[in-house]
Amino acid sequence: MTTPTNVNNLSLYHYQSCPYCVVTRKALGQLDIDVVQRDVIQQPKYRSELMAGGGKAQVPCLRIEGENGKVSWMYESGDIIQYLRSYAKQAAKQMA
Ligand SMILES: N[C@@H](CCC(=O)N[C@@H](CS)C(=O)NCC(=O)O)C(=O)O
Repeated sequence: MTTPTNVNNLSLYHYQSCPYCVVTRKALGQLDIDVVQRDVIQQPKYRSELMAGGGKAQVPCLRIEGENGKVSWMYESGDIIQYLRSYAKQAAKQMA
């Protein structure tokens, strides 16, 4: 059994029934990456954060906080999943 990679610089803005969010959350599970998940329907303040930070209400959106504290907002499930795959690869390399 593996321990999920707990990541504190990433958070996923999403909601349960959004199909693009479903595939993104599935990828998180498969890659064993544990990020903070912010449901924009259950918590309207997260929708406001998303609008203010990313510029639009579209989900899923991955909030990425860089080492320098710079924050970026990634939309598009395909891009997010690709980013998460390289993140997992990088994390695995560091563990080796
Ligand atoms: N091409 C996008 C589509 C995302 C999308 O259409 N999300 C819908 C929810 S399923 C949404 O947020 N719609 C509201 C909006 O765009 O403001 C992706 O793959 O992530």
